[in-house]
Amino acid sequence: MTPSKPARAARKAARNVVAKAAEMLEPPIPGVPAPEPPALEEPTEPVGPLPPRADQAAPDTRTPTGAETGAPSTAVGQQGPYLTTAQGARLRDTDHSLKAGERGPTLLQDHHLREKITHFDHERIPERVVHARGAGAHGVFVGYGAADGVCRAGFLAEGTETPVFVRFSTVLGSRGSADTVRDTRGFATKFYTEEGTFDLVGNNIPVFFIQDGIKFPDVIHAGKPHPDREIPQAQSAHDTFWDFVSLHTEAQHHTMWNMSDRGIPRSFRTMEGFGVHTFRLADAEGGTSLAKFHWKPTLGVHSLLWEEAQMLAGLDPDFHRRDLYDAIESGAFPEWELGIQVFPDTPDQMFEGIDLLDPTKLVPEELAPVQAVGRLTLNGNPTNFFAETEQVAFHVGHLVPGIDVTDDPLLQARLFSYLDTQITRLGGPNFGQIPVNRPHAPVNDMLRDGFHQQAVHGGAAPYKPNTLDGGCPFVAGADVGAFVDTPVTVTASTKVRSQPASYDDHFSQVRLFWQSMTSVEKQHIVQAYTFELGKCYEQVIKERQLLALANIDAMLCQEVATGLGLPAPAATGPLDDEVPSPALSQLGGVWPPDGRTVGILVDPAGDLDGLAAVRQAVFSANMVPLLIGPRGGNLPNGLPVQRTFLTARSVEFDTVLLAGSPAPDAPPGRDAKAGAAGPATVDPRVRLLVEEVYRHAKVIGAWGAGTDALTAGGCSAGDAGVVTGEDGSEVFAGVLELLGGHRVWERFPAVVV
Ligand code: HDE
Repeated sequence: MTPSKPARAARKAARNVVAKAAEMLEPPIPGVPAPEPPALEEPTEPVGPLPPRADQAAPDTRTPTGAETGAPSTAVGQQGPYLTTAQGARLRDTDHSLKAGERGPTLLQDHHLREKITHFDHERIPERVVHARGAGAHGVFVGYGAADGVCRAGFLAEGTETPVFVRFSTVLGSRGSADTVRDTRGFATKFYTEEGTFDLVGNNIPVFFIQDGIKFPDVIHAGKPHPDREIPQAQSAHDTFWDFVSLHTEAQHHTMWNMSDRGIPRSFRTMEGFGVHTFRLADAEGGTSLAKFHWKPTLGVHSLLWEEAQMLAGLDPDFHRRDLYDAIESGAFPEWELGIQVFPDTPDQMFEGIDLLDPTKLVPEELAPVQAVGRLTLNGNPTNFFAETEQVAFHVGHLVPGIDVTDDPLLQARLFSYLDTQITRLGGPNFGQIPVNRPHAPVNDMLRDGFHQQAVHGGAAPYKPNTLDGGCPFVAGADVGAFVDTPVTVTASTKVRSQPASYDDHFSQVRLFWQSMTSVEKQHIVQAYTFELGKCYEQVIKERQLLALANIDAMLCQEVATGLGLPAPAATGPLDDEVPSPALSQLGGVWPPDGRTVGILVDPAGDLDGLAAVRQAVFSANMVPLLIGPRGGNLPNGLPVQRTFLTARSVEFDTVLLAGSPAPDAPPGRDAKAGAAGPATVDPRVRLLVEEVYRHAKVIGAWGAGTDALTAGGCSAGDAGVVTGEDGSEVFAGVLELLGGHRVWERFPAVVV
């Protein structure tokens, strides 16, 4: 359809507005909702659906059986310029139901009303029973070829590019819960390989709560909100959780990881990932090895502080998903290396005394180094959350030739669960045909019919053997890429409900983790246990958990007991020293600051040229600058103010630059924060900003009049992690250097626990 002349003029005017706005915002700040800024007036000319935003990607347009269609990804979205029914008939009115006269009643024959409301009534599907809260992204995985000697999987071969979809999640909370709660994080990756889809469904913690999958409902019921009042949401700081883990001491290892800074990641981008179980790899000759998968983030492993995490849960419950989307949109693509620890496939499946089938045990990297085998880059945000992130269905049984499972009893139960759960969640057995789940390899199964069948299978004989379909499909041999179950010998055994003695050690690796932490990390662990147990009502539960801590480390137990006001019990078992694994600590390295958020306090009456240069330098360092001013709008030089004293809060920023000290602008009656006492020359909300940023051990930069805000917030030029100077760009350079260490750890007094 050729647009009319006025429509063309209107579009041109709109394009000019867009160009002007873009110029002002250049470089762009992530988070804008639509691909183009909207017009002020409601548009009157019909136009087709706008294209997706530049940062968005969508599942490949494949047929339900994996063939390429050649259709653009937008072909599966809305079509045409006019509103239609679900059957494509154009509609003239969607605001008024069909009534017998203007004052009704509404007629049953109103097919549009009924279609619209009926569909709405069924928009929700059951959320995941665990990992309900998540965020996803598209990306690409490139193999290094380094795994060739141990694994024949084609996607690991050198230079092979495989599209992926990754979903990160919390475990306990409902779909609408906060991102920053203390919890384990899911890290699930779907590799759409040419040999079939491979799902690596892992966590950000390398060990699990239980050694046998039959206990999964128990640990989850204990962690979920209490069944009577359904509180607390998305957290472990309550009686049922601690009742369970204190009785069920094999959970102590995973629990200490949760109590450590790993339980409150700064970002999905700064998390490690682990396949947890030991897998069995097969090489091209059929030789096998045992292996554990690791994801290593390029940005390093970083966490929030507990107070930040708590504040964010209220101030920005979407903190992690926003961070992921914004990073991708601004081109700071998150990256991980996939690594493997490889062990000989011995009959006892042990390595250096560690039972490789026990998922509560890790293998220290110092004993078995992690070898990098490929790189994952996330470079596309979903176009539609429900279609992609909600409907993606992972399954540990989605395996490809070269990667097989082991007899880890936790993994064995998962092999049942993931297929089963999708049938309820996604409404039937054909969930694999949903666009985000469609394989990129040709599908030639004999599965037929079922709810929501989208394939149109030909042929007369979906069974084998047959002659009617010419014997098709044929089974493949390993020479043409078949998945071959590894012929593992199962020794003659008796059917039992029990486990090997090697599973009985519940404490030595918890001690190993504790002894591998730095002083600051130990302080955080003590604080976390004390907080969580302090939230329990029942003293016996606290006492029982203290007994578990006594069997890990006497000082840890003593410190937590002191915080709880209870006596520290004595250990009931030996407290042998472990050989620490420095790889378990998060501190001590220097990492790139890509995608970090920089708050810049600006005075509209200050040096705006200098400010523009600093803002540009922040962009050039791959970071996101957000200008904070007394009010919204634009500064006199056109730069946009993205945060005001009212909307800004320290926890959103990784660092704050004080480029000025704007005059107070606080009607206390309107904002409680603005009523705080202190020097009248600096707005109370600015003082709060500086105080919090300092308290959370973040780097602060200040120059010119900005040093007034610094001192009003209780800091001074000589403080650790405070960079001052005359020139903004130089100060920023100093800030950038310190950011490599993530936080100013010196601000925490060095107490040895
Ligand atoms: Fe899961 N888990 N899990 N889990 N899990 C699910 O599958 C289950 C376990 C993990 O983003 C469910 O599709 C059992 C370990 C992730 O969609 C369900 C057991 C690890 C995700 C399920 C475990 C995980 C899930 C819920 C004990 C780390 C989110 C919805 C035997 C290695 C995937 C779904 C996504 C999701 C069962 C233990 C990771 C119910 C029975 C160990 C990352 O099938």
